[in-house]
Amino acid sequence: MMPILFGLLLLLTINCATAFEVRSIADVIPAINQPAVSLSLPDALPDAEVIQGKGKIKKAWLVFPTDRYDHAILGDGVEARGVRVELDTAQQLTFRLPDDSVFEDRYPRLVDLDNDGVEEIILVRSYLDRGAALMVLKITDGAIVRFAEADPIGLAHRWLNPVGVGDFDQDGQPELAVVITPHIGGILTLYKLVGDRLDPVFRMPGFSNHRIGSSELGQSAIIDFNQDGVPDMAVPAIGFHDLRIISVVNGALKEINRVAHSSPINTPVEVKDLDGDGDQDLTYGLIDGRRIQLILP
Ligand SMILES: [Ca+2]
Ligand SMILES: [Ca+2]
Ligand SMILES: [Ca+2]
Ligand SMILES: [Ca+2]
Repeated sequence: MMPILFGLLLLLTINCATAFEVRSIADVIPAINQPAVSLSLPDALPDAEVIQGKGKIKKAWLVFPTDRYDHAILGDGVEARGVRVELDTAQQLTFRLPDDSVFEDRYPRLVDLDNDGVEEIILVRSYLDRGAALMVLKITDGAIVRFAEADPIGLAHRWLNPVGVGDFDQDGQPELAVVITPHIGGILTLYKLVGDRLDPVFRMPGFSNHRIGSSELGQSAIIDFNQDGVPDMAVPAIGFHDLRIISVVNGALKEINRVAHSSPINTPVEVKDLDGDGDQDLTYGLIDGRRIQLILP
């Protein structure tokens, strides 16, 4: 089926530095970003998404399904007790959590956080009694080991959903962005690596990037929205009607733009070059069936 172009609805100019087109298209594009669910990998979580790495890690996926955490925020009560990677040597390494916690997640995120050329593994760990904490694992001496971790939220059944990683404050070090408690007044929180800890350094309320019971984790994204060479965060506001564009400005999180819709966002927020000019754009769908394209200059 060919997408039916309803045409350009409006051209927004929010400030003198940023002009972007909002295109609204009838959503005849099939649901996007469906996970490549692994049917054959041993020990895999039933809804695990296998992540393909670009460097030393070739594949990474969650393993050892368990029902020991009765939360089911991601659609079922089955979470992972471990994570496995396959290296470029075909060797497989496995990390297993102790009994106090699970990975309340669907896939690892692979990012080289310490700049040694090997990607670290970023996951949401949930403690049965204290809720979720962002966790980073590292491959060292042929094993996966704990590298850094944030404090858990503090209450059982409280969860967080990652947004992404970038040097948002331009200090040369990466920050890890998450939305803490995205269902009950989500707080965009940026962590920095400090020794073996992830310390929160920036916070801002008013976000959500996950719906209760959904297996979709990708409802927010990292993109250089205002084209200044610094990554920004595109995260829906609570209620999903608005997409908020957030940057670190003068040492604090600031909303630098906001795209409002009459219908809530209900798909992943995807970063793609939609107009073929070599620069990334954003696209997502709304509950009323429209597909939105934000074409950045
Ligand atoms: Ca690394
Ligand atoms: Ca930084
Ligand atoms: Ca930017
Ligand atoms: Ca483009």
